[in-house]
Amino acid sequence: MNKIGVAAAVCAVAVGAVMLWPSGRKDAVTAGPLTLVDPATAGSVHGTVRFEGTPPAPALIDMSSKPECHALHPGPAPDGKILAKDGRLQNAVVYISAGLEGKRFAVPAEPVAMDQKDCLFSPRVVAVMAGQDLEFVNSDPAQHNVKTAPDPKNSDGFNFTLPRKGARQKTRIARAEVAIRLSCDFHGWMEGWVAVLDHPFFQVTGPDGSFDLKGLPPGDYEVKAWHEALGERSAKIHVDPKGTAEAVLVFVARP
Ligand SMILES: [Cu+2]
Repeated sequence: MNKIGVAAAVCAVAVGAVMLWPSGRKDAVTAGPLTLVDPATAGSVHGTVRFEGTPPAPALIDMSSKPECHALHPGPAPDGKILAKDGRLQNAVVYISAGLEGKRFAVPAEPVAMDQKDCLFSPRVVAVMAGQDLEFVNSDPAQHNVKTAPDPKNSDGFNFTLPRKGARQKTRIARAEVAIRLSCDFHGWMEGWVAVLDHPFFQVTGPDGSFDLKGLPPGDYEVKAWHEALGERSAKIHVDPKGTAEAVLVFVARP
């Protein structure tokens, strides 16, 4: 190999071994080659997160102490913590919790967005892959900030202000953690959650509670649903080549 070839190889190794964060801090990326899933054999897990029983009445947020927010809610402002309808649970983070150990996957290039709208985090729950861009936006005629509280266990926390409508800021979270709580110092009721996974097989449920994790290598897995107020449910599944495993994860109303 000539000198130019050696330099190029060294450079490629360096780029693959470390990642530069916005702060300038270097953080090691999990070693090893990327796992390439063969589309000819990839399977999926499909299912529903259910809520059995009568969901609790939503707590109503009193925004009267903050006129800039109160004006955005002519009616009551439900907190959105438990959203269940027709036995389906929204805002559950469904992800593969076991079976992918030792595998490393590419980080999606697209950012995940979380808005601050009508003085609430919207959506209230998002999920990203470790190292993926997470972009916060302020859509309100009010000042907000975004703060991890408490700080993450596995990664650095963050705290920044989005001072006006249209302000936006990206960040990244270095390591997996389900889930990290977000708040805003200006509006004490504001609460959001970001789940961070070290692989791309995750989804946050919508109103129908369904999930569909595609592109999985065949194998044995545990799939888990996490909910901020209800805890966790999990199921063991087996994904055949080109197969679709079914899973129903059930939360039950507290008496
Ligand atoms: Cu705020």
